[in-house]
Formats: sequence, structure tokens, C-alpha cells
Amino acid sequence: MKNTLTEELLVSLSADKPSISPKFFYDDVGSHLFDVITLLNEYYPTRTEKWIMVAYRREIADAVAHCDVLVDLGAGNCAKGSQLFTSIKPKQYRALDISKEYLEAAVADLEKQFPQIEMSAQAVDLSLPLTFPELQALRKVFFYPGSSIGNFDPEKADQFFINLAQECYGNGGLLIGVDLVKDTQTLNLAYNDPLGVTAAFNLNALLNVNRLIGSNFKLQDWEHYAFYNASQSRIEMHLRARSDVQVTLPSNGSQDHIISFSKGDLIHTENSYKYTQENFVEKLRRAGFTDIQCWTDPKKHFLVCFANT
Ligand code: AVJ
Repeated sequence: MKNTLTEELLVSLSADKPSISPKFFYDDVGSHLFDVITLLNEYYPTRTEKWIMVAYRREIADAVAHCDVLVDLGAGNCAKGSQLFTSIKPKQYRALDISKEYLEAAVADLEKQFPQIEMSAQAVDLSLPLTFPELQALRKVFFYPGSSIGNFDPEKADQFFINLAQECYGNGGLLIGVDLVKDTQTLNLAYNDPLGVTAAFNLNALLNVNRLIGSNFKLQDWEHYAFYNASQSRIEMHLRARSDVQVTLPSNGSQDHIISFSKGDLIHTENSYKYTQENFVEKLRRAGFTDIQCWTDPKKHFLVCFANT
């Protein structure tokens, strides 16, 4: 594990455009920092999605119509998934996430509250194709909230949707939440909160990397840098070197690797793509979904879609 991570980070940090994958945000501290981000006034996505889900609860349940299995992609604490139980009434609940321990505890709690729903927890890497042959005959609802799709490059997102549309086998669909393109100021503020929680969340990736591979990033050498790139319709998050810095990546066996950064150099840590409703619906259609219904908030800040096959 340690070796492959070291290898992965050595490659991504020595590249022409150095990067650290956003998956490195989510250690224990990072997951909690993200939870705090979702409470911030400036970070509108979480609360706006919640508002849509509540305001259009009936309409969404009607669009879904019937659900044998709710497949929660990136379930986390299962809070959003379980909110759907009373409206969508799934017979089975499948919670998927990268971290299995966290997930199993959440699912165990839910099983006590909803003994009539059959539940399971499964560790997955969502960047790889998913397959559910055992669910073929059942009506499935894939659930992918929170604009997690925004972390995928547009081409990757297409692949992800094509995979899911196929896995529906004509019997089911995708319930998804996505952040919408809006004025630059609102976008920039959501990723540059004055309290500095997003900055801490970004910088924490360095602490996580140090812990995982034994590197020696120092927080005082780096600063949070996030902005909306309008031509690519995405928020970019970076860590910017505050001075010339050298970082050592230990390697067992061979020599340690030293990577040098100059003042102002960037490490790209995240893209968060934003879509227009038209773009997004077209994307779902191209992937093989046919009947697509959408709900949004009055300011059109966020979009929830049910894409049927
Ligand atoms: C979890 C990927 C949806 O892109 O808004 C929040 C992550 N990064 N603030 C997002 C995030 C900085 C979030 N997603």
C-alpha cells in the first residue's frame, strides 16, 4: 500500500503540472473539515441540494416510481441516502464508499431503524467501472448526490454515466445532484470562505500525504489558492509555494526523492466542475438515459436530476 501510494505521488508531484489527487483530502480530519464546509454560509451546494430534495420530495419519488434497490454511490455516513427511505421506499439499500469501516458502522445503525430494508456496505473505488450482475432483474436507483460528479473531468464523467446507464439494464435510473454555473463571485466565495475552513481542508491533504508516505511537507510553506476557471467551467484548487521549497519523498530500498518547488509554484489538488442544466441533461442523454426530470432552487444554484433508462 505504502509503496504504490509513494509511487503514485512521486509521479503526480514530479509532473509538469504537479498535483495531488482530491482523494487525499479525506482522512479523518479532512472528512470532518469537509463536514464543517457544508455548514458554512458561503458553501451553498449542500444546503441547496437539501432544500431541493425536501421541496420536491413527492415529485422525485413519483419520478423514481418504484425502487427495489437504492445504490448509494459514495454513501459516507448514509445521511442523504436514508433521507430517501420514506419517500422512495427501497426494498434493499446498498451503501458504497471508499472507506469501509465508517460505512459499516453507519449501515449497522440504519438497520436498527429500518429493519424492513435489507442493507449492505461495500468498499469501492468509483474511478473504476462498477458492475452489479446480481441486480440485473431488479429496479435500481443509483444515487450520486453532492455534486461529487464535479470532481471528474467531463470525459470521465461521460464514462461514469455510460457505465451506470448500462448497469440499469433498462430497469432503473440515476438520481444525481450537480452544482450549476453561476456568477463568479458566489463560486469563488464558496471555495474561499473567510473563516479559512476550505484553506485548512486543502492544506490538510499535505498532512495526510506526510502521514501516508512519510514525506515532509511543511504547512507554513504553502497557501490555499482557489479560483473559478470560467473557460473550463470549474473551480480549481491549488496549493501555492510561499517560498522556494524542497520536499523529500522517502523510498524504501532506493534513494529518497527530492522534489523542488519555486516560490509561486502550484500543486493542483482539485477540480470542481460546474454545469448548466442544458449541458448536464445533454450529457445524461448521450450516455444512454432517456427520460430526464430536473429540479432546482429559485436561484438556480444547484440541480437534482432523475435520469431514467
Ligand atoms: C465533495 C467534490 C462536491 O467540489 O464542492 C468543497 C469538495 N472542495 N470545498 C466540491 C470541496 C472544496 C466538493 N465535492
